[in-house]
Amino acid sequence: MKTINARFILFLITSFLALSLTAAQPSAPNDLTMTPLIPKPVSINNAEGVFELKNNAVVWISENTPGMVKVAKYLTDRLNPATGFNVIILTSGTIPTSNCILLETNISNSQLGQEGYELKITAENIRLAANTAEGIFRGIQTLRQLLPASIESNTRQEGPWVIANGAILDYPAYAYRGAMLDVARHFFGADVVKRYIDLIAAYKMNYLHLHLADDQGWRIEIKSWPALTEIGGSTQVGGGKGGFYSQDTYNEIVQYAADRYITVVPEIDMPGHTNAALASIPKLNPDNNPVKLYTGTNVGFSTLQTNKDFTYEFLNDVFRELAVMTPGPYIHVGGDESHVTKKEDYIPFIEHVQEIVSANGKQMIGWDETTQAALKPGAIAQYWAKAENAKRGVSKGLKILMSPAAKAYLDMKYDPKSQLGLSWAGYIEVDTGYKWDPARMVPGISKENILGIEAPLWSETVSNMDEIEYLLFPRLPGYAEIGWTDSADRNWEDYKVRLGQQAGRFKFMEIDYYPSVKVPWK
Ligand code: TNX
Repeated sequence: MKTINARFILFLITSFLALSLTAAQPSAPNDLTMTPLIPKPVSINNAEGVFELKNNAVVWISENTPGMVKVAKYLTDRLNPATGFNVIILTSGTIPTSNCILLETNISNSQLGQEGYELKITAENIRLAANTAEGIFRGIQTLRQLLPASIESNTRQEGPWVIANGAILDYPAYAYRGAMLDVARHFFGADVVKRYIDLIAAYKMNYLHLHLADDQGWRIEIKSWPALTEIGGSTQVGGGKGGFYSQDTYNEIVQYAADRYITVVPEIDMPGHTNAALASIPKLNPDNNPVKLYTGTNVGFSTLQTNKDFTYEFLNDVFRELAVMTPGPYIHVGGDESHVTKKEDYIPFIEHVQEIVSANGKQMIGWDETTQAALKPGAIAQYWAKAENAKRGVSKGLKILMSPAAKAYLDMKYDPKSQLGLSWAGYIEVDTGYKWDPARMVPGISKENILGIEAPLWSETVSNMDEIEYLLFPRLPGYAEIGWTDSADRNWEDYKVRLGQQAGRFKFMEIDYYPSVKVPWK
């Protein structure tokens, strides 16, 4: 027994050594321009040498504001678990001459705008500078990708934590870079939404659109009308138990997003897609009789009563409460697929809703159908289906949010073999999702007409985080890059190599992704 034990221990030691050797980081990068960053920055320059993050490193902040302290804490939370270091934050005193990450704000560089940043990496220090804490936050996402993939691990990993020297200058092409999550068809709890926020934040997205109400469910507590969630929140597609966010939980999600410089855009879809509300509140119906709850996946069969005063009293309450929970500028009113609302009713309805939204201090976003109404400048049309609707929006002076279904819908299947997803807008392989330019999508709509891009994830076919991740990844980083990186600097051949090199990060981030054959995975 003794000899076996000794041999066994020897075996354990050798295998441990062999394992730790293979688990060691790939050789340190010696050229910053070769780092596979997504989204691709505006410019990268390489310099001789490397910076190595070591134990006792310091994050030093130039402005001791609450925003900057939070951002610095966000950074140390990204660094400490995997390195096993105790990187600390200093808000005053002399700047360490080595092993330090300097976060400098208020640098007044107009080229960088609100979200841009510059990074300078030398053997001694890293300097991340921006006009705002938001710019620093975006730059931290770059810093994460400059470090070895294992920085994303929640458990201690082997170093060295080395970054090639050089400089990066970066700022976004579009002001709005977002993803949507449909929490109405299937309900997802706050933990899922927070992970969704973390994933989109890692690729510098800055808007999260939550589709909060549809035929199958009403997901946000409205205190004036508790039946909306008691009844309307009680089921989902397939007949599961559904759910909803209390206002407290919703506010917590909004704050979690804000801490990551992501603005939440809440959507209450109307006048169609309203069966859950019609089932909850009898007076919303023509005969004051509630309809039945719906757990199928058809669209276009429900409508609010556009000629009833009560409808607008109800909507006043909904938007008043929603506006209080919305620090961002936008409220989304849906307006899509209202197939059983007559056009002569639809148009004044949308115009009335626009008044209510603006009386509550918010700008209205609507799906492209809403451009049939007299929308005011400041309203946003989200193009998903009809180019003529989007063009009409531009002719009315509106900005367009680009979400063309055949390119940007995260709920489309990758190919005919995909188990999850729909295919009405076609299959969206990773290259199809990447190869388009928002400014060339619709003739007559150019960059100055475009607010940005958004990739919507409708949830008819997904009911948990793993399924969400499978549809999100690896398409999401491509949408983030389309929104951030100038189209002149993008091409699929270069992108697919960088995407393939994200595989290690996906692994440490525990992302269940679709291993597309179009991508040379590393
Ligand atoms: C169309 S996109 C819809 C949604 C569905 C989606 C499924 C849009 C504005 N309306 O109601 O969930 O297709 O892909």
